[in-house]
Amino acid sequence: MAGPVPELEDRAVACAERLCDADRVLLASHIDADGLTSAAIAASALERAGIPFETVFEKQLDEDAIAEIAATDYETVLFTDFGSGQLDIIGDHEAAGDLTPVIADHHQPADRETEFHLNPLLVGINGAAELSGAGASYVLARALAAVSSEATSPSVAADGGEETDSSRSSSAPRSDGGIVTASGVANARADNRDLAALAVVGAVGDMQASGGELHGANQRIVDEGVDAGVLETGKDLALYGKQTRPLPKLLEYATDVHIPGISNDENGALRFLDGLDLELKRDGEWRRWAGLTNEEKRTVASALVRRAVSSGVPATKIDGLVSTAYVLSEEPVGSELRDASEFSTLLNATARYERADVGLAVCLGDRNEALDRARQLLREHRRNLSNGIDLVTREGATQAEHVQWFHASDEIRETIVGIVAGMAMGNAGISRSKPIIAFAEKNEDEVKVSARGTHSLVRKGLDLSVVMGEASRAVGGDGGGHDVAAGATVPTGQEEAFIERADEIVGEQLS
Ligand SMILES: [Mn+2]
Repeated sequence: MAGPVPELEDRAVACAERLCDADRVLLASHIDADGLTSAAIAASALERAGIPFETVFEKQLDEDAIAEIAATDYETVLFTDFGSGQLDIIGDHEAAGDLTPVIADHHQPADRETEFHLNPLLVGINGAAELSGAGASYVLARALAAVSSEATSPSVAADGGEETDSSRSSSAPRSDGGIVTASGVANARADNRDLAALAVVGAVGDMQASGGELHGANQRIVDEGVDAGVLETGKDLALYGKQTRPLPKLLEYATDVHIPGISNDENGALRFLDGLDLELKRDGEWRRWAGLTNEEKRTVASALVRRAVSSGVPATKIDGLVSTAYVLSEEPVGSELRDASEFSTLLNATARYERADVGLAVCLGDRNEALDRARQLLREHRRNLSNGIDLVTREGATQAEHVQWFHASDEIRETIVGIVAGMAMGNAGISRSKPIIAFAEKNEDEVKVSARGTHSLVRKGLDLSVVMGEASRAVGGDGGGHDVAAGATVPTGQEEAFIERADEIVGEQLS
């Protein structure tokens, strides 16, 4: 069979065969949007292949978590969106006969191999930009469908029977035509191509749509999803909230490309829309982008570009106003689940508040209780963010020479303190000319540290992953991340020593 990523095909088939040989499987996955979609893809594929399984989630796959997994009486463990980086520890348990690992991951592998290991980095594919954990799980799911249908009844897969021309066409614009979609999706279920939609949500959630679209192996998964009738793509306004936000809020909150007089400007956004001769409300409610006609969308988009040009936004930034949208065509218009980016945000909200069960249930199709709960978690998350930003802005940051910092203790959750710090930058008392470092209590003995910079500081030499790594290790902790955003954990009481060291390193980087 031809899977979506030929380079990974042999590995995918080997993993799939091992899973099919198992009596039952323990599925262990990471808790974030990519990890949740990875788990949902793997769970669907295992269920369809008739392999009994149970699912567990871990925030961090550390030594203790692995030991717990190894101590269960599951012989076969499928790790998704983590596992590669922990192969040194997992390998010890494997050697001891505790478990057989099957891994679908995209993170940097530890210096140890194992037989059933599916990771783009092992075959020269970029795991940060071209394939996510959900993508790796999707490659496995496709192989699992092929391997398990061979094993049971070889003719089942093509149950579509009289396939019409239109059900195969990938280029013709699809209407919501019932029959065509229905038979297309039935076939897609048989070979797991319908799961491509979740793989795209995972990739988008892992920030792999760099420059506004997915690339490489991710793009091949997108193509399969479009073919299968579960995805639609096209150029669209690059704003967050096209499905759910009322038009004025969509524009007001769009700050990636700052448009003077609209971004962060409630009245400005309203005045801009008022000037467009558009029906802005229907039945007394603000309309949403997803509900506009193409003609209306063009009207808004071109007016937005004109405004950006006339207020001096540079051309390179203006290009950023348009990007590729990934639409889950089976979800209703106006639902956040229809937009890959909004879907992943919803999943992240469940993950941040340790409700992986809720996120997973939504991915698996629960549109009642779990979806309601997820929406509630997202609302609470937004409220927590805005309370956190208010708190930081009110109390201000302490200025060191090269960094600024604040300590939220238990007033801001450690899982969101980094986002809060980043969003507060630029508010009164929080400079954008120095990186910001935020502390929050993690538990009795440990403090979470989050650091955020700006792209202009990064261009001057700032690399927060180095800062967080070195400064935390200097005080008995550990950390890392990206140049513009990084994190660490340090022992409680070491905050000042940490700041001193971090201040020195940032000073050296920016000198
Ligand atoms: Mn991931």
